[in-house]
Amino acid sequence: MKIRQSFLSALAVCLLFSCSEKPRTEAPEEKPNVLIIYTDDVGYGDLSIYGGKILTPNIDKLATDGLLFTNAYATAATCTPSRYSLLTGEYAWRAKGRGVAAGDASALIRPGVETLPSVMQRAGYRTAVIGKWHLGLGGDEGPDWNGELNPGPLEIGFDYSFIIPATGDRVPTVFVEDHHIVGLDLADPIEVNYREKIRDGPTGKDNPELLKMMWSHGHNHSIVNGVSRIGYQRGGEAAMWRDEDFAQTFVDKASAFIDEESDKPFFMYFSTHDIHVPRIAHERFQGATDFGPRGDVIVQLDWQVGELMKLLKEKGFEENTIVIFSSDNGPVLDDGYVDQARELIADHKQTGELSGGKYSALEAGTRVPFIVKWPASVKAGSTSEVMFSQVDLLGSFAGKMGVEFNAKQAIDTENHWGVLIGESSEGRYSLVQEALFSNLAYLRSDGMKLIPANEGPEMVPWGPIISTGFAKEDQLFDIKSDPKETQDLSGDKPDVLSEMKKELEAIVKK
Ligand code: NG6
Ligand code: CA
Repeated sequence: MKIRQSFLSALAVCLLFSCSEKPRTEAPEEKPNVLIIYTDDVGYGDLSIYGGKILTPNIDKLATDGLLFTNAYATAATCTPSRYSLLTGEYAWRAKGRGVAAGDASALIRPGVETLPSVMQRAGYRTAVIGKWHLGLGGDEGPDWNGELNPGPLEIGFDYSFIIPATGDRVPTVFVEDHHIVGLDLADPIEVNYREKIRDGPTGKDNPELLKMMWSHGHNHSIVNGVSRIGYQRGGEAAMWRDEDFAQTFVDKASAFIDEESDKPFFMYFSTHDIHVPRIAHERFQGATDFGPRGDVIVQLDWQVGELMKLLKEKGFEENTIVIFSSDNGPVLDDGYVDQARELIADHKQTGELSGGKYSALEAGTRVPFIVKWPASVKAGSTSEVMFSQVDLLGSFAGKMGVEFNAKQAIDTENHWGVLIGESSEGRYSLVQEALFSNLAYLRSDGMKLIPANEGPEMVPWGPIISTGFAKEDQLFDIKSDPKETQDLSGDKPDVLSEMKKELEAIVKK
């Protein structure tokens, strides 16, 4: 309608002044849609475009059509703090209680806090979160599962929300749409307990004969869909999910949201369950690779990306949609279920050439795949070695959209729009990496990395065989010449060490 009106008025002006040339003012640039595909536990080496042996053609195509980063970082080596930082522009470790959230945690991001989706709302976008949440729901008293789950995503900038409340391996095993559990029959209310077993329901510990995938550590409480979880639950039978249907369900919800009639562009935070545990792909992907369930869910993840790209194409949105693909933390093989991930890994290197993995202060903990595709502006097939942190998405989008944000709250975000779209090589000076038990590491763009002395264990203390990178003395690495972090330079470069300790201290005190 608007286009028609302006066309008619332009025509009227032309008739009046007998125009022979096009009007000189160009139409204002149309705002791009934004789709962030945020994956779970996908490692630096897990995708074929980064050297992985499991083929991911749809994800690889994002890179051949766009920009592939080799030095992009999640802020933490676990989920909740990385997501917290991505959405708020603030490092999660600045306050206690932002580590891996329990399945019955209260909302970690409260109404009034600055967020990326609220920046986008103010920029004129309609916003959605679809997929894994893991940032808590409800007020101080915790989530009211049988009532209204408020505050949640809708109170912090999302217009629509369809989520797994915490993780696939934690109860309650239900989807939440906006403020309510989907399909809950109030005659059969749901009960959730993280402290003790609820009456006599079967558990993975006592009833392993009921399991289709055995647990290896933790994960031996309530059984749902043949899989035992962390935490106990009872009731709510009609609302229980089937793990096999996660991927299709999320694609369908994304499709419905994108399809909605609107004159606003969209911002979607599409947060996959894949490739977190339990790794239970849809039947059509089971056995798709020789790598067992972990390989199958990588193929399923790639399928989801392909479906989303098809959707954009069908709607005519392909050209002017910014697609950002990344991961919340590094990879892990055995994360609590017996799924042969370790036994079948063969020559696939989930961390690429890096050391560590999920939970670790070493590079594979937080250096993650990061791809930006935007055909309208980003050069196809380009790569960037510039350091980029997910905490900068808020500042970068706010800058691009010309929206003010609360810099007193989002204190760690910086505007690196030029880096994000491959037009600048001026990135951040440094970033902080959060590992297990909130231990920090500090990385500078010159490649120097400090892991301050801490009391943490050298290895992740439960199932996964992953070095934390922790030591009782300060360590200094040059990750440009030594990406595996094998040579501690703290003795050789005491000046750099003390300089970096001061820099980190200043950031922590900020
Ligand atoms: C750990 C779980 C692990 C995973 C992780 C969170 C145990 C022993 N381990 O506590 O399986 O759920 O939390 O992963 O229970 S994350 O990617 O969401 O951070
Ligand atoms: Ca994760």
